[in-house]
Amino acid sequence: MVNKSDAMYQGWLSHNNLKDSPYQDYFRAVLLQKDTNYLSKIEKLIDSSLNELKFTHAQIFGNKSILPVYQALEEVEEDKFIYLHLISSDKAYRTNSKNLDSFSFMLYNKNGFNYLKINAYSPIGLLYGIFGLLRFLDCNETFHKDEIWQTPSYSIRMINHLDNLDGTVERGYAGSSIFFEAKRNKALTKSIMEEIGLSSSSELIREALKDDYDIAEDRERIHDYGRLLCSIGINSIVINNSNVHTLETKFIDSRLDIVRKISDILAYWGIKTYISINYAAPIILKELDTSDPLDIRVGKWWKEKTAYLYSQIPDLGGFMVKSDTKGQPGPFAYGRSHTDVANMLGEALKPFGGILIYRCFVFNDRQDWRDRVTDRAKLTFDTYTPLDGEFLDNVYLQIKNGPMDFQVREPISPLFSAMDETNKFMELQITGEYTGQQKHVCYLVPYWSELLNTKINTKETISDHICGVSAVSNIGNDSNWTGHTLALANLYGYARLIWDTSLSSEEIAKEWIIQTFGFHSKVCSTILHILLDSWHTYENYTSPLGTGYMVSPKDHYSPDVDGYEYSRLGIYHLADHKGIGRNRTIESGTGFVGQYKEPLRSRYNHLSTCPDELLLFFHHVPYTHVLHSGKTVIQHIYDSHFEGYEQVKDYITKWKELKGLIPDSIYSHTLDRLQTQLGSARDWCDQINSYFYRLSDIKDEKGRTIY
Ligand code: GCW
Repeated sequence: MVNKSDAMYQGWLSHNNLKDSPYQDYFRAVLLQKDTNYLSKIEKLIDSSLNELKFTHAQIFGNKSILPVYQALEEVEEDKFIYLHLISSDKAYRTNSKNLDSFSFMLYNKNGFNYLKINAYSPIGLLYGIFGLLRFLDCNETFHKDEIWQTPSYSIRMINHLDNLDGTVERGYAGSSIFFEAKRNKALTKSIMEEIGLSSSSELIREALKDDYDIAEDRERIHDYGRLLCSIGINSIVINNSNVHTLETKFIDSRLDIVRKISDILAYWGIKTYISINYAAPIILKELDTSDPLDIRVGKWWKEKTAYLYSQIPDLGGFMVKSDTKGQPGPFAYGRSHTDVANMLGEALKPFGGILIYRCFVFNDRQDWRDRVTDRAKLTFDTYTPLDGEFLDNVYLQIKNGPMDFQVREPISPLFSAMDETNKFMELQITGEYTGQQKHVCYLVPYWSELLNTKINTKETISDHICGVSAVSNIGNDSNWTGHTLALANLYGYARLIWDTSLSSEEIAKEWIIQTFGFHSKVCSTILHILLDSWHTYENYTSPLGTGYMVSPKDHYSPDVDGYEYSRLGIYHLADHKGIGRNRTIESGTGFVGQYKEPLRSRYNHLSTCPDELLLFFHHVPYTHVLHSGKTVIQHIYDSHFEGYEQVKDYITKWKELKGLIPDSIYSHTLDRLQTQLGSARDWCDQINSYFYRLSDIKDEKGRTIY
């Protein structure tokens, strides 16, 4: 069981800073005024709201002190108090000129008034308001104006878990699942497997042990996770891997009880639960011999199945389904299109207000490396744009941020500025599959902010063209949630950014640091520096100038420059002794650039305007090509790699100065990770530099050792 006294377990929600806040006296009492009667299920959110205030009160005034909660102004006995006002939404929407929705809240502090007030228009808005107020005060902000209004940038703010029912997490780097686990201990499970003679096929083993898996015993932890997510505005979670195996297909069948238990807990935090489904479920569950979406039996099956699920979990968010990807059955098995499947499922969900999230990750793993014409980057756009306008309105296409797969730097996917008649979600990846796997520090919020705020014309950004954001979780059952302490800043930052895309990555990092570590200026400035610098540092010592990959195909972590070069996966850097890069231009390349609209199309198509950091994604150039920075490509490779390594060294020096200023466990654990990062950065630096030195035969201007 997890160590809940771990210094990071409370994440950013210890409210320790309030012990010194000039506003602490307001937390002596609460007045809760409700304009309307809310349904009992909504009372869960009121409970959570009051519990958060009780917890805060105890932090300030000690565990024995009880927080009085009043229902009417005249009853309040204390001099100062928190005033919660749940206003009927009809009234608020009618009379207010602000752009309000059910998640909105207003913080109010007028000089001379003896309360801090939160106005909200729904119970979840109230809970967000409480967390908003606490964040404001934890960060020692002062009220410069009477009213602070908040409404999120998107109405769906989602986290995707890649958790499997047996407790494993695909691309998980922080322990096992917090949702699911095996009931028996591992040794026993292993001995049973041996006894029944199963060792070769994991799918068979999982199937044989199917009744051995359940919701994780530590349900309090799921509660605590819900609290963390709710405090930063996440309102939707897909609880299982979008690669849905036989075992997880039972979530919509005999193991629905597990989904219901999780969804009951998350409802306390205003979070809707979604399930990843396998589109071949009617066959897997042995109820039909086909899953052809145009076979009426299949449509009927899904309608009945969905009705059953909603009878058990009325506030289920909906389904996520993965389109045609390796090893997963797709609609093409029946000669059908993506719309056929998506709309069939969308229709089944519609009567219940559910939505279907259709993940558009397509990927051709049969490409021949000798073929220079086919370009994997073009695939998603080519597959989906002809279908624009054909999806039902409760179907959302979830598109990865770039055309490849969560590399440290990719151009924005051209799909976001196309398909105007389709609901689109952007998918980000919090878990660092290709960005150091939470062994390296790599704060990705600057990248995400850049992507969401990419201008697509003079008035609009990418963010204006999507209706929600989703991201692959980086959470596991490690005591500090994310393995690397500093990786928690990515979860925090992701949610804060999609709540308000105008927040800067620096503001977000500061919020996280202050709430987590307090106000000590050296602690704050050191951690801020490391976080803000870390994405570029990682980029510096790994693959250069937008090439991506160069990782080992086995672990996606360690350097392997040619790991994918002769594979069938369509990922090639095409380096030879003269030059490097993939020519994707319109005139002489694969034509991928033609998928963009102006101004991005011209910007990327021309060498003279293509940003340095994406140069090799779009162009093949000689090593002597001069970048906008004034350096040649080869010198940039050498310099950035040596620099990246030195930067990590410097993080270690700076981190060591924090000894005694932060909890010991965090200090030593993080130091350990930084040292691992340094070792890996050294491997990256030496292998990449040696590779290009040997290939190009061009010496480093600065004469440093290259092997
Ligand atoms: O790149 C791949 C990852 C897979 C993942 C897939 C996807 C969930 O390596 O682990 O599967 O992307 O996004 O579907």
